[in-house]
Amino acid sequence: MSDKTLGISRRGFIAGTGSMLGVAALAGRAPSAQASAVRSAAPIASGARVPALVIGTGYGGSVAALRLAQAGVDVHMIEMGMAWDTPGPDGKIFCSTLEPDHRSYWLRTRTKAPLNYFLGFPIDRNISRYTGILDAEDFSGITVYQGRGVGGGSLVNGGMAVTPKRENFAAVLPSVNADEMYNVYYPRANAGLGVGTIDPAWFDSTPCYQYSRVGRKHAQRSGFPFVFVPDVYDWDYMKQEAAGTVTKSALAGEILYGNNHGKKSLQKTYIAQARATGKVTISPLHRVTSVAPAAGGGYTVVIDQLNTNGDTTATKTVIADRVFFAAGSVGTSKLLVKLKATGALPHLNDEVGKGWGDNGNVMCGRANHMWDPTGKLQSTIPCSGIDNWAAGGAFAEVAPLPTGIETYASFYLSITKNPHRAQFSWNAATGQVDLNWQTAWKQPSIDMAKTIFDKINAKEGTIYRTDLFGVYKVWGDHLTYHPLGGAVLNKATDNYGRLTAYPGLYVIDGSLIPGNTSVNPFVTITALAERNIEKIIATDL
Ligand code: FAE
Repeated sequence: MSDKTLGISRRGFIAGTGSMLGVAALAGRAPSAQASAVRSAAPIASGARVPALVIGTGYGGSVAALRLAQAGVDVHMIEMGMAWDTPGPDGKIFCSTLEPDHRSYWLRTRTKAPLNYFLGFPIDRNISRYTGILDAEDFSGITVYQGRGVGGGSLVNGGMAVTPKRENFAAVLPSVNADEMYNVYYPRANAGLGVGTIDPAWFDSTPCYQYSRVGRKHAQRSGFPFVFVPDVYDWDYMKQEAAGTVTKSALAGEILYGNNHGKKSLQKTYIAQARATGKVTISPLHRVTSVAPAAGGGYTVVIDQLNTNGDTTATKTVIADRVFFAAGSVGTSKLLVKLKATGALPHLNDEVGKGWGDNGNVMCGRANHMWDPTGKLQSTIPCSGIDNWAAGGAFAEVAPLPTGIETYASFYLSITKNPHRAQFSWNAATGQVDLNWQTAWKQPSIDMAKTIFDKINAKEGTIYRTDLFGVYKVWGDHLTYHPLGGAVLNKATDNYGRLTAYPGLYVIDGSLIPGNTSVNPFVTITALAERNIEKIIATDL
């Protein structure tokens, strides 16, 4: 997909938002003055009354905060993770994927890397417990990776910003008008996020995308369509990284635990704009634990303040006229299921907790021949994919293996049309919310991914890598990066995210999407949030 199909040009985006955000913020420089202003803003006080409270600062939450603020509403955002605006002793805010330290994981004493073996050896290491940036949240049959901090998933993700093909949209969000989405809300989301596409001429020449060019060659020789994948990484900045004129980020192994430069995370786009209105306050290291109707109208929200060890240092109670659940698919689903089961919000309907999917995520690697090196310098930002959705139910991204050495490996994250959907439920015995996903439910995803890679292996005379996910294990089938659903649109909510039994309560994040987006999800989450908040502002405020 080119910029043109998004209805905006990259140049137009920079010009358009530069005036609003300040160009420095877009270029991925160090924390801006705005960030410091928020750092010094006092967190929410117990007893406060706020017109709008947003739980979570990912895509849905950031869109809601910005649009409400622009409509004149004072907004308070509550975020369980850290602000990620202060450099550590090494002068960097985020640690590198190759050298994970305490900043890497949410309350773990050992890393849990998605790709946890190399040459058959485990690569995880001990770290000190800290409110780090990446949460590897374990449920019975699956580990769900999520970003923690102001910016949510945008802090840790690959920035791949993909609009689903129009012909697939009816299966993604069946109750939503596709014309409106493709004419209005997808373009608005792409503009707000700062989406751009790699310069094809640079792609063809730079050493850091040799791995993608090998991916293209193999895809095309087997007859599969190869596509460029848009991203929110600043492509001009990456060119300068390659030229050695700026501090490296994508070319220095930074991604999973944050990018110190280059990536237009939400902190630099929607959240920066929201802060600039002067009407949005953010309380990091604050976790919402309860929402219930308040005696005098509005909702009583209970919030734990955390320290960086994850301990609760204070419990606050505030009243909010409106509450927007934007804690992500897992966070929002867990809250709603608990609040329904424990009597805080008993009239939530029975669809709450249902319809959860993993976007069909499955990973694998292939071992190339010695004459087909993938390069020792690999950009951490994927820029291409293999589209076999219509024929085989799989869209595979050509992903990097930025180890710093030549691995002769091709690595892929596939998004597949996996039909299984899981349900969250309250476990009174443990006081936790469980998810009933089963490991075996990944088999359809493996079969769909194999429609691509079995064919490529046969054509190239190559084999699968068996050393990346364990000892002799081909498939990374234990995880997802793309949790979706749990409070599905037009089922758990009305067709705009309203929890209708409780006027003033809304869901506005990935939990609205019924389990699959056919591509990476955040553009769809953002576009749907843009659609829903526009309606809510027009009719409910
Ligand atoms: P999300 O961004 O997860 O934000 C929810 C926020 O709520 C988080 O900051 C939480 O810390 C916070 N929170 C949760 N519970 C509470 C609570 N009780 N109180 C206060 N705060 C709370 O939600 N997607 C793409 O489209 N392209 C990619 O390239 C891509 N790569 C990914 C790579 C990785 C490693 C991961 C983990 C994800 C990736 N994703 C990617 C998925 C994408 O980041 C995800 O779909 C969105 O971030 C989900 O957006 P939401 O607004 O639903």
